[in-house]
Amino acid sequence: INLRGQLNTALEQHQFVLYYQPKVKLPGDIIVGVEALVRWLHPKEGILSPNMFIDIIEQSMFVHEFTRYVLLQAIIQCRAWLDEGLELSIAVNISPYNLMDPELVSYVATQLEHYNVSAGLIEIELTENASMVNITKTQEVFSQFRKLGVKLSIDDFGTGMSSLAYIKHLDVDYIKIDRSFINDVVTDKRDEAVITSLLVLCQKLNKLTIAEGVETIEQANKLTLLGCNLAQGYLYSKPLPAEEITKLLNKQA
Ligand code: G
Ligand code: G
Ligand code: NA
Ligand code: MN
Repeated sequence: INLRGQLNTALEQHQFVLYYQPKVKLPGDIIVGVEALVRWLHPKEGILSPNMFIDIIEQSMFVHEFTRYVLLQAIIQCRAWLDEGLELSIAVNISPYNLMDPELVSYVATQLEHYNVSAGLIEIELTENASMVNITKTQEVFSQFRKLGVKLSIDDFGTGMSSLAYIKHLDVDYIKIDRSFINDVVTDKRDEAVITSLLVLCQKLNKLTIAEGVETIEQANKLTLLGCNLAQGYLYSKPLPAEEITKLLNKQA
């Protein structure tokens, strides 16, 4: 199938839909935010996961339009939840290419104002590797977002090549520790050692930590013990459509 040729139609026909995966505060399981994870509701192929099309979008002329679309949907959802009395942050993933979109920050500012959503409810996630591509550009765009009040996260932390050399140069609120370190944190002393030192580093740099891919209560307990601030993973919930998240939130309220 030629997904590349269908991007324009997909955007026009709103075939890209956001699913949301909860983030909880440790200890416990209170949902404090969600990460938006896009799905392509393809008319012929069914629900496509981002691994099947993000690369194609990043190589297309739609890369900026797509990310703005995702950000807009997130802001609209944030407003919808606020109207239901639910205040939770929404994190959106951006591509390194989006750092070259000269209108990205002002677009977000305009939409936040239009929907009367406070900037602090929106988070931008950029992977560690993406942030290293052009560290000066990353710093520049991050500082513009920061001025606006938008929160910033480094995603998949620990998988990049230069974590320790560059982390101090990035002014971010959250560090998301990659799932590959979480898997065996309970059973493998080496993984525990790596996580422990990553958490200490983040604490010393004044960054909040989010563990990704938490699947068992044992992992959550261990991460809590080690001082991790937030967790995300199948233990709490897989990514779900907004209505399902609303049900979860109403249950916990
Ligand atoms: O849950 P999942 O299969 O949805 O996500 C797969 C990957 O796709 C993750 O690495 C995630 O960061 C990425 N991804 C999900 N949604 C978006 C998006 O809106 N923009 C970008 N750039 N990446 C996304
Ligand atoms: O943005 P990021 O690369 O972190 O994307 C998260 C990816 O991890 C998505 O594909 C999401 O569906 C997946 N995921 C989320 N929670 C879990 C989990 O607990 N276990 C596993 N194996 N994958 C997860
Ligand atoms: Na992410
Ligand atoms: Mn990640």
